[in-house]
Amino acid sequence: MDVWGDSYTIGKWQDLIVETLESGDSTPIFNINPKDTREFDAIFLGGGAAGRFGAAYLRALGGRVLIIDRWPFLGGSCPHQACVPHHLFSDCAAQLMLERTFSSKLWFQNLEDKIVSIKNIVDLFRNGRTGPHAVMNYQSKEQLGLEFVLNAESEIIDANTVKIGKRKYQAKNLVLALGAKPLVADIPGASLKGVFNSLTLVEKLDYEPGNTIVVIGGGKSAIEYGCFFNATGRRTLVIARHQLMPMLKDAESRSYAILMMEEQGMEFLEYAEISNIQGDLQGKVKSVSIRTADGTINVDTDFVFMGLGEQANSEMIAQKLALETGEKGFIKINRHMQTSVHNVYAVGDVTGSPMEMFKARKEGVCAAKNIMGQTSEYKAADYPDFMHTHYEVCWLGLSEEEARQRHANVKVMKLPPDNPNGLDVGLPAGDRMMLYLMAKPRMSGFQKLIIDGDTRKILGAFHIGYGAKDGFQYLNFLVKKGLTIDDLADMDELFISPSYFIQLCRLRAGDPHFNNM
Ligand code: COM
Repeated sequence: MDVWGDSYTIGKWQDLIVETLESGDSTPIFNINPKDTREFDAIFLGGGAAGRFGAAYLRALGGRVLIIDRWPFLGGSCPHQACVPHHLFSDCAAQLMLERTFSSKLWFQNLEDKIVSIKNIVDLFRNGRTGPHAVMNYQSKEQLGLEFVLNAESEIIDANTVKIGKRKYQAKNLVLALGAKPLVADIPGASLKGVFNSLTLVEKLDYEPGNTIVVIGGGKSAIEYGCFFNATGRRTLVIARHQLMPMLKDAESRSYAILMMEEQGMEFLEYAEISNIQGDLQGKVKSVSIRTADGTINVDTDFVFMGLGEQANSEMIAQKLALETGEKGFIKINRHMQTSVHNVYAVGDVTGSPMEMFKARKEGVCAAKNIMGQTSEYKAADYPDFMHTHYEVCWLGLSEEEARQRHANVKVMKLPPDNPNGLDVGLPAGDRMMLYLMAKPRMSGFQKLIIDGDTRKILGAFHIGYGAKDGFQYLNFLVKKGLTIDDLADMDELFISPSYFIQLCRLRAGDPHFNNM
């Protein structure tokens, strides 16, 4: 079908997307300007974060660009299977922890021993996700004027030509924004019904998981999904071959994050691995065998979740164009986003970690600039990072340990302060922490600022709680520019502002030889 020239409202897009997804109709949706006779400067294969932002930038620079995507919507896996459901589940985990902590107190319902339906939350997501999809299509077509073909199976003919059905499209450049998919461990029983990853969870869950969940992996997705399952009231056992959460480098922050998860009932087995997943006669998971340093243990479960990271969606195309790829199929690129074939670029998750939205969008824009004759380089580095437990854990810069290796005079400011009574001090009291602060002080979060005592520059920041993530985006930008405690002290805090450390810095700002705090 051809939609060019028709005005599509968000509602009309939503109806079309729902209908197409539900019916499995494979008719492509063409939105191509028939009056524009210019050759395309680039065809973006994939209209997710990398493709959509790259294409918008290329068009803004005066070029002509076409996006082709296999889904009937733009925005890619983020709103469909990845970041948006993950954030929904993490919101649920935070909300459920609050409700369990205050169960039967104040106005809270009794949640003791109550198991919340995972399937209902997944269904809620499946029914709600087409709203954001429709907004992406509307924004791209009506506001950004992008040309695209959606719901399209495309075939790469060569490094300048793509075919959709019988129609061929020529471009000076190709940009591969093909994304990634979850890694599946090669464990006997991995294909049984009841073994999920982040993608199949939202696409295939059709039963209510039982009371025990086994999570494989110790990185971000294992922890994030694991905390959600745990918050629904189920026993959740996380099996990691290595140390848990290796990316959270500050030891004290890591300990607090792990302690709080354990207090919520999460169980961890580090340096252990699943040796076998056993199924029942219907081919459904019934138990797992876990190899540990002390021998093998068996756990009954009907739900196993693999949170093992990602591999590139590159197989066919990389082969067809003879592109160099690395581990897990990630396409190798230079700092201009060029692959081993000079007019073929690759951007976003298909190029490897970090699998983050900002990196995908920035790579897309970088490719667009180079295609349009500018010289642009990008390599993701020194970025702020986060993960969800039941809390939001944010960090930037150096851990205390890293800072001490590199700087002679490291100062630390943190909340709660070191205290003989342990953690039972109700600070930091950041956003959404006030109930914990009054009733369960040890749960009111942790924050730490790491400073070079000589230059007074901020070296690192860690925050566990809520409400800091947005701030960390800006804070990281300022830290990279050399932000000092005196600069931070000069900012205007809203409320006590523990999330951004302003209050602590202001208390120390006048002191030329300030101490730890
Ligand atoms: C965000 C998708 S959910 S995109 O990056 O705006 O395309």
